[in-house]
Amino acid sequence: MGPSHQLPLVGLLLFSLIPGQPCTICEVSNENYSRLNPLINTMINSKYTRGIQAANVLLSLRLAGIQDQSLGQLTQEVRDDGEKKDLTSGQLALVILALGACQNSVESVTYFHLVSQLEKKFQEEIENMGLHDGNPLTNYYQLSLDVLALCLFNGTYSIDEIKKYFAPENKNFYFGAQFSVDTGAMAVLALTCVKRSMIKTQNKSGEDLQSISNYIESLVKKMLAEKNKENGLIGNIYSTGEAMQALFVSSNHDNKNEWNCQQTLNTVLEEIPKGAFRMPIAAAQILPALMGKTYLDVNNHSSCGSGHFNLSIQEPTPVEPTSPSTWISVHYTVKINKTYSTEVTVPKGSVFLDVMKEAQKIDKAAFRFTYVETSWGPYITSVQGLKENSNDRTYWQLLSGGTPVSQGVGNYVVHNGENLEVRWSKY
Ligand code: CBY
Repeated sequence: MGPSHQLPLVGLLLFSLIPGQPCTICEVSNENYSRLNPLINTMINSKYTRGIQAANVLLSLRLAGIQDQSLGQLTQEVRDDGEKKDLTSGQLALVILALGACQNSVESVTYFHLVSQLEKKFQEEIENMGLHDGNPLTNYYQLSLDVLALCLFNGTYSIDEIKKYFAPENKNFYFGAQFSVDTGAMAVLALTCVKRSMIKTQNKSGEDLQSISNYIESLVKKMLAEKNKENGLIGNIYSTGEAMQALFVSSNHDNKNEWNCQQTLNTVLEEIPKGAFRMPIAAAQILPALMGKTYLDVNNHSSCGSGHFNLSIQEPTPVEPTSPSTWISVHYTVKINKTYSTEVTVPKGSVFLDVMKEAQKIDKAAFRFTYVETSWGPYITSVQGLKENSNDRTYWQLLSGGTPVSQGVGNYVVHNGENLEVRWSKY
């Protein structure tokens, strides 16, 4: 191919690499950094006992540029997690992202055995889809984390597989009829990494690049369709951070007019003092976006935060003691085909899980249940011995007054007279 034929290619390449590629990033200004302190305190003070949230927390603190002494201990904890054999693919991906984040490349090379394990776990996800009607072992949020980590840390993945499995119409982007913003956002980050690396290595057929670009554009549209016009949240308060990251890396002239970043940012900032991000994992998932960072910055040292934080570590504020003399009563139902109901009396301030435990005491046959600890707190795995199963997309859905709740059983605080339900459902 003569030089004249290469010119258009070079032009395309340069164009796509121009840093001024329209990108909407709004972030908290330096003078407002103190508003983020509650998030950082939550993360630094957390005891990382649940699931493997340590990786999420480390990733977030490193992106924010925080170099506190306690990160040493945290890093060790994440390293230990990385050696556990029973990690899901997405958990391992998070460990890799966290350990590699904002480190020089020599340090990252140390973790290459983890990357090859992730390649295996990703293939197991794909095999499971072949055997079980397109359902992965975990979910598409985790498959997206897998692709993101493989893409950022020199793992192997096939563009054909990505094209096959990440088509935006795939059912795994939905829970029931509802588009999962968390999942879509993570997929946009992963696909954007894939797209950028195709451009960089020029290892692309124009057709593949076009497909990936189309997927990204379509997923962004679906995310923006879930934006709340009044407050700017995308999905709900817990999906908004990662949705913002996805919009930062993918925004173009088209959606610039559809997203008012500042409105979203303001709503999130108002939620911090109200305690919406009291869980370390929730704090970890919102912080990068508030500082204008994305998970795509992890292997770009200069994009990591510079850490000019004025850290004033506060002891965690004790939870308001509720007077034990105040009791409330709620209606509790388990629904499979039949419904099983009871009235339960619990102290004011109790959470959904407390109600379930009380009901179990009243009638073990109808209300017995099991749960596992996850990084988002307890997750109900079975009721009356009937187990959730990702191969057939069944789970136990939590509802209040017939509407799904947006917190897990360990955090959802119940109110007097409320109608709580645990319903056998498909997603
Ligand atoms: N993380 C994961 O693998 C989870 C991915 C995620 C998209 C996640 C939300 C987003 C995130 N940031 O982590 C997700 N939930 C999934 C995939 C699922 C499905 C899990 C099964 C599977 N195959 O992996 C499923 C069954 C659809 C699901 N979540 C159920 C529920 C309900 C749990 C009820 C129970 N049995 O205990 C519940 C409570 C919704 C309901 N009303 O029934 C629920 N999820 C909620 C509320 C949430 C949010 C938690 C918010 C909070 N403050 O507690 C969530 C952040 C999250 C965790 N789910 Co799901 C979504 C949101 O509201 N924005 C990767 C891993 C490495 O950590």
